[in-house]
Amino acid sequence: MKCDVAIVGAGPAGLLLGHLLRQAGIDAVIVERQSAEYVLSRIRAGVLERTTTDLMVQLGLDTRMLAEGQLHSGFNLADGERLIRIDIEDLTGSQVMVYGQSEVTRDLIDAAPERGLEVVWEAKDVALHDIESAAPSVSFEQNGKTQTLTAKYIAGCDGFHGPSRRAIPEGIGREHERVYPFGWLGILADVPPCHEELIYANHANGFALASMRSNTRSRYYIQVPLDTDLAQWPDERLWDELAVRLGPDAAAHMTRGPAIEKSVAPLRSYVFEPMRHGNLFIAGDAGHIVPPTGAKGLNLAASDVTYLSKALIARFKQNDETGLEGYAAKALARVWKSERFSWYLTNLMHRFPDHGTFERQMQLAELDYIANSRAAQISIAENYVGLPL
Ligand code: FAS
Ligand code: PHB
Repeated sequence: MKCDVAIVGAGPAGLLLGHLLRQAGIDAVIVERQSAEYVLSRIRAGVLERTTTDLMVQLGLDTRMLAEGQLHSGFNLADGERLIRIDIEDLTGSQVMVYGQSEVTRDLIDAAPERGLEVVWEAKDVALHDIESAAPSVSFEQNGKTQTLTAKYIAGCDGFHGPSRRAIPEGIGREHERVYPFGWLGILADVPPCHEELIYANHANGFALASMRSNTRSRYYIQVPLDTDLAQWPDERLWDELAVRLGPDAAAHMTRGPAIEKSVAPLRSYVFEPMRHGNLFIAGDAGHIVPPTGAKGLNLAASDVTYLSKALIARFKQNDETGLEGYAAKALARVWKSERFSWYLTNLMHRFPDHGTFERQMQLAELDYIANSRAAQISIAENYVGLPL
């Protein structure tokens, strides 16, 4: 098998990149280890920056997003006493789109066949080879047969646990990591949201987030210890704790219902450098992870892919390699700024085991400062809607 660009991973990064390259007439093939059903079953991000929605518009895959998504002009921080509304539209002129990641991947997967984007599903033992050569390749097993896909370039879009980063020779990569001493317990329920906008709460008991997927489907999270056993959190206990942490007003409007999905995710900040080695380019979670507090994960995958697709198109269409040469530095510059914002909001909104009363007072003082400072709110708002590309 041969193609121009071999893409490892059919998450948002791989699918967006594959579609953008196909749209430009470049032969891209995606190799994915899971089934399409498995990829679609993962409940993940909920908030899209313009960075991401612009790509769906550019691909002409925005119809369902515009019909079923919700444009939000603000979100709320809560300190256990009050809601502090960040009016992102007034402060930045931009909004965010509330439209689940599973819906984005569904739109991209459904459109792949008619657009000639080949996805090899359920590929086993995927491995990268000769990434420093002019003919790198991806080998995999499918239906008991080993196959090799040779390309001019490989895009590693295989998430945090994929093989791409590990294909870079020892001693070349540098890792930067912060693992947080807690996780998020997330619940999805077919109940109306408790508020028309998102609420990020820092309560004495810990962090909570009220989000949504539609007017009839809500997504909530609470901060929990890393070793949390889901059996300790029956629905009733979780709803009680959400009502406490989100505050009296949200609680008064909260509709309870059975969890249709409940899971605990660890939180980490992670960056791998370089995001390019030889003819392997890394994009999305394969190169970086952010705590979901700032709603940046999926959106960073979109910005990496915006840069990488433009660079690859220039290479194949005008034989211009400047974009490829500058990709890693350009992508990392935006990655680090999003890492900073996600780290900042995580430290502001969570209770840390080693925090004393002083640290708690610092958090409350920061929230009070934000409540009373337009300058502080502008800073939060411009990061939340997404910094310029
Ligand atoms: P992905 O991990 O989505 O996709 C990688 C793909 O590569 C997967 O389909 C995987 O099966 C495939 N792959 C892995 N190994 C492979 C191999 N050996 N061979 C072939 N394929 C392989 N972000 C937010 O903005 N907000 C959130 O609320 C949020 N919640 C999250 C909750 C969880 C539990 C997790 C894990 C992440 C969450 N994220 C959130 C971040 C998430 O949305 C990612 O940023 C986003 O999925 C990144 O997309 P990709 O880079 O495509 O990586
Ligand atoms: C979600 O709806 O899943 C969501 C929204 C915003 C975040 C994190 C998760 O910051």
